[in-house]
Amino acid sequence: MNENSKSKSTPESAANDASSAESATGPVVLSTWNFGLAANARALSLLDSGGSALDAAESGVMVTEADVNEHTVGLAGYPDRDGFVTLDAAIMDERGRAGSVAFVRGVAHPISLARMVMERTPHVLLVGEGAEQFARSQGVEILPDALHPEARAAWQEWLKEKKYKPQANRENAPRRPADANPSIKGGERDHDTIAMLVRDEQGRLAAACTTSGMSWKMHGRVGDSPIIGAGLYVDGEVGGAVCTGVGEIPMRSVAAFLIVERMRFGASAQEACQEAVARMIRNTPDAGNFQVGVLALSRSGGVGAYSIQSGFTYAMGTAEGNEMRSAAHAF
Ligand code: SD4
Repeated sequence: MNENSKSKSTPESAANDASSAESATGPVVLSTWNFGLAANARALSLLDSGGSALDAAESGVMVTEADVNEHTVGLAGYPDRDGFVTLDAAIMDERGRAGSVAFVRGVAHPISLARMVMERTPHVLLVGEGAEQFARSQGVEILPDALHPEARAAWQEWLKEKKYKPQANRENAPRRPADANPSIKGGERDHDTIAMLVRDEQGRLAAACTTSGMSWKMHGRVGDSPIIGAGLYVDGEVGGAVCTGVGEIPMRSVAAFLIVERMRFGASAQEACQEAVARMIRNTPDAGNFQVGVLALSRSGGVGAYSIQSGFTYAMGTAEGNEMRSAAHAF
């Protein structure tokens, strides 16, 4: 596929193209997947009461981290193959400040810990025990490892076959095993990140990502979400971008940075997203088996959304409302 090619012109993708080539004036919040609506609502209310883009991004994704019915973000997430929930998160603002944590356990709000790394240390990324030690030093409680009962049940189901085979569009699966279609086994619902982009009234930008990563991942595996430039990137002169999906794919193409750089050199937010997805497909021989979705927000309010395959949804919130959209897609 040519990097400059547009989405295939099926009626569905054409309609989606129209909806995703939007732009917004004033404050805007974009976030990934259906759980983005509730996260956006919190971010919008923060913006409404005069909060900064950074405050809104942090508070917005905290809603998803705290939702015990979400098993791909926060401590209720599905574990790695050894039964441990390990969390990744990152935050970045328009001044180029960034903080992230990876492979942390027992932290209810890794996004806030990432912000502490950004604001209170000379570093960008802290991992594992070191991140937990830093958390304690900041008065953040480290909770004991304890799987959510539904996460435990899904892991036990997974242990029967122990197959690591990421499924595209986990979000299309029922949220809870109790709602599940019997044909969908626990082991097949395996990833989703809440990733958010915010522009506030003053035009300041911020991005945040937080996830329990790929379910059934190897112990110690870190995805794209806490890697600045891969899972998220912001440049105050240009805009920001975030990714979701199988993290190894955006990591190999440094996708969020690529999107922002394409916008810097004149691409619209939508074109930049499409070019980054094309690059990821080029770099991934079996890309059709996986899902990656990207969102972009230019400094002037241009919105972009695109994914490898159908099914990527995102929430867009402005002063006019907060609604779900479907992204256009390459396959
Ligand atoms: C990861 N990108 O750890 C995350 C998972 C995710 O939609 O976003 N899934 O690879």
